[in-house]
Amino acid sequence: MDRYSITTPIYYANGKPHIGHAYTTVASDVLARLNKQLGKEVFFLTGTDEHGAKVADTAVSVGKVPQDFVDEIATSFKECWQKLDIEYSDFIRTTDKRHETGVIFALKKLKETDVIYEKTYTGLYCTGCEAFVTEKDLDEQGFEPLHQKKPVVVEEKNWFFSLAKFLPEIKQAIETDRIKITPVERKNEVLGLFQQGLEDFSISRSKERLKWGIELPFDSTQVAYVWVDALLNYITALGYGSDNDELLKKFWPADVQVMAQDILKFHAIYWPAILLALGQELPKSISIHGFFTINGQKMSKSLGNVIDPADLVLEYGSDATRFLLLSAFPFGNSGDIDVQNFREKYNSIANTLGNLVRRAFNLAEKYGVVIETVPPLDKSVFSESSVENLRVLQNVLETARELNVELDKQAPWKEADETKRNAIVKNSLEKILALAQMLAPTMPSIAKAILGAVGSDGKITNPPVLFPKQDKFIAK
Ligand code: ME8
Repeated sequence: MDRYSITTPIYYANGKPHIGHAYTTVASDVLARLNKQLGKEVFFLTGTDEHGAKVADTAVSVGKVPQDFVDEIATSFKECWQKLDIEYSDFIRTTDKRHETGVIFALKKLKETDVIYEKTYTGLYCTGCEAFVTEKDLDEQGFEPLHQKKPVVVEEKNWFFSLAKFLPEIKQAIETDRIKITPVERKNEVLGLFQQGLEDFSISRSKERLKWGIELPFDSTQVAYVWVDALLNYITALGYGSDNDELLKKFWPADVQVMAQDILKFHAIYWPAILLALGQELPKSISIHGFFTINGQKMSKSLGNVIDPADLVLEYGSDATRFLLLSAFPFGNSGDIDVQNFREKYNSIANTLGNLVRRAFNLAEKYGVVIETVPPLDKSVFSESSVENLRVLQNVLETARELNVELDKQAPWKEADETKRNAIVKNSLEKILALAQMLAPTMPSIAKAILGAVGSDGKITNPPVLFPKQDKFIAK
């Protein structure tokens, strides 16, 4: 059986999930579901990144001990994914024992193979990025632009990773698409980093400054640097470092690692370097989507424009929320999410798809039309490229629109000949069922309702009500 493995980033457990996290996770879930439908054995991994200064500082600021705090946040992510109908195979937390065991195993291996060394380092540390930054990364006021934070000067002894010896292989892997980075602008952006020069990176932090992390097995004064800890989740979740590596053999390397551009450098350079040092394979592709703004502004707690995906689910239901998020702008582009548009768009989906299904199914019920076989998913329209597949799935609305027009034109209700009339309705119904198969990855419940309305005898008994909230909005 063909296999497909896909990952989302593991999100920082320093706050509840927002629609940025939901966007990535929904896109990944859609691809995971599509590949299941295409008959593949799928592993879809997500989780939470729970160590490091960012999480520890937030826990302190709300008066909680880190472990209690991250337990709550991890639960809120799981609840959110449940509301959005995310069918992950595994949810890894970096405070899981299995993860810690894997990280310790990896750290020992890095030490044994001499790819790390000790050095005293002075630099500017940005807690927002959880990374050292340089003056040239800052704006005129000395703030790090993405997180709007002033980095702090840190001088400490750390363990460093010798990056240089892995760079030629990584560069070549990216150039030749052995690690395929999409869209191509992002690939070029990464290749540009090699030109600028890439320095060795720290793999540990001094425990004097930060206790909330995994202690290095060979130096009890240090904890693992949160990014090294976090990146390893992709293999520890599959059993790396344990005595059962069955899943690792089956599902690593990942077919696609999905994320926004903010964390591309970590995934396209540091992560492959760590994998090479550990003797593991490189991911096959990295799919980058845009980092979006909300109504033209960066999403931030201080601006009060952070959108909780659970509120959208309350308003539109999970299926429509998934569709609205993914169709807000093309995958891979940067864009703006204007939630004011969501209602209008919801009504448009409800009108197009809802009406089509209601009309055709009512006619089928009325005339006693029988469906012999439910058409399977049309595999021919999908390519190996996962991002394009997301676009194909967006076409469902257009198809629904066309089918509505076709039904109006053929007007079976005006047809006097019963055989002809029933043939038209049957044909329309079969096309709708084929459309439902295409809808399934994005709108699983709606697809199920459509497909489930055909009884085992092929008759339509209960025409489904797909968008129960439509009337509420139209009434407003
Ligand atoms: O970076 N637009 O976690 P994070 C689009 N823990 N996507 C967005 C977004 C936005 N405005 N905001 C967030 C981390 N995202 C690390 C990752 S992985 C080993 C460790 C999504 O909570 C997007 O996928 O900051 C982005 O890459 C990710 O959330 C960052 O999540």
